[in-house]
Amino acid sequence: MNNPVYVTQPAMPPLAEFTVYLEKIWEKRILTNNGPFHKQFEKDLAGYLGVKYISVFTNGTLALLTALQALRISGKVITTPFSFVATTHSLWWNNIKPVFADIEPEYLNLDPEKVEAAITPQVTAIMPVHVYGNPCKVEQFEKLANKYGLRLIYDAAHAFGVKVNGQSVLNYGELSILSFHATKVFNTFEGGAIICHSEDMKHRIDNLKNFGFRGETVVEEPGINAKMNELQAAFGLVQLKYVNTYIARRKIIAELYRKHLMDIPGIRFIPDMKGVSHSYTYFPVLIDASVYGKTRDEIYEGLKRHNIYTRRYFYPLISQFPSYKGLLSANPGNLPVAEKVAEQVLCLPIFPDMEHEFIEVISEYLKENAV
Ligand code: T4K
Repeated sequence: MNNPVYVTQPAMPPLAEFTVYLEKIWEKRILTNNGPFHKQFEKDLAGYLGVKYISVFTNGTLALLTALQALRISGKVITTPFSFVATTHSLWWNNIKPVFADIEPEYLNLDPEKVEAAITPQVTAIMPVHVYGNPCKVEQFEKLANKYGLRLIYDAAHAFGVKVNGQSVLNYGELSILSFHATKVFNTFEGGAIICHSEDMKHRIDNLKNFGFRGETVVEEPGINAKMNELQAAFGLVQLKYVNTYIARRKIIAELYRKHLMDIPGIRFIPDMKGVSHSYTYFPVLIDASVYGKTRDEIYEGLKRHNIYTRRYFYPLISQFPSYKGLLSANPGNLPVAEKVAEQVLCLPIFPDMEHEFIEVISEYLKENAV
């Protein structure tokens, strides 16, 4: 490739449409603190996603931190080691001890059976992640949470616009968290949100993200500053007009990859789930070196030499980072599926403006290198 091809490239709406919003911001000089675009964005976003209550944040990590505060979670929380570090860092920053449970091999999400086996009296909540936007076994998690009296928070950072049987996946669990980072399906440069199911909870979250203020002089509890600003919200309003196109283009790319990679021995991709509308946030493939003949890392390095920058999301596992590897649940052998997958996974480039020719080049490279 003459120019580098990265795992993703942010989708951008026409600049002229954003300029109109910028002019309004210049005119009114309301830059943040629940301004008019913030309010409008929350309303329009809730409508687009098909959820009742949403509170937008400056990024997904602060949304995660605040969600745990909103439910006053303490003690231990069961989560997945196969995610981005922010998932577990949000527990750490809340003085909560993570307990890692293994993932299921098909869709690479937290395995409800492994979660059940990891429950102890200190465990107060489960925090699964809809990895790559593929919905977790939501019904099973709901049952587990009810059976053991546990709170249920989803890290849905990858699941923007994902629907299960026509219903937003964000309507499961007590709270779900989104990320609108530049690398996501829907971006506001940086950004995030918490989805909740009652007006009271929405108020509590809104207060928590604004230092704990209720009104001008009352501070109900120690909050944080995690508000989305007017620039981000305005950009989000413009992005909402285009997000269906972004997702449709991603779907075409995913389908083309699948067509090209179908018959390569040792390469597996994740199929669409029955009854689910996907957003195609990532395009991961799993390379089984014993069948394919080359390791995932050899392919990762080889593609780099062609100016193609894939990513090994999520390698290393979170449980292998120094802060977490001392935990009992991080012990080698406790997470065999996650350990294997972390060695095999490679996320190929996928973004709305990607030239289809790149798919052919990448697929050809993968075919040529197979035994
Ligand atoms: N939970 C989960 C499950 C998550 O995956 C994440 C974030 C979070 C929570 C936390 O949400 P946020 O607080 O971030 O809202 C990226 C992102 O920074 C991170 O948002 C994301 N997950 C994670 C999976 O990936 P990096 O360090 O891999 O990104 P970076 O900068 O290497 O970008 C990848 C490629 O994208 C670059 O090689 C080039 C391209 N790119 C990137 C940026 C930022 C651009 O073309 N333009 C850009 O502006 O972490």
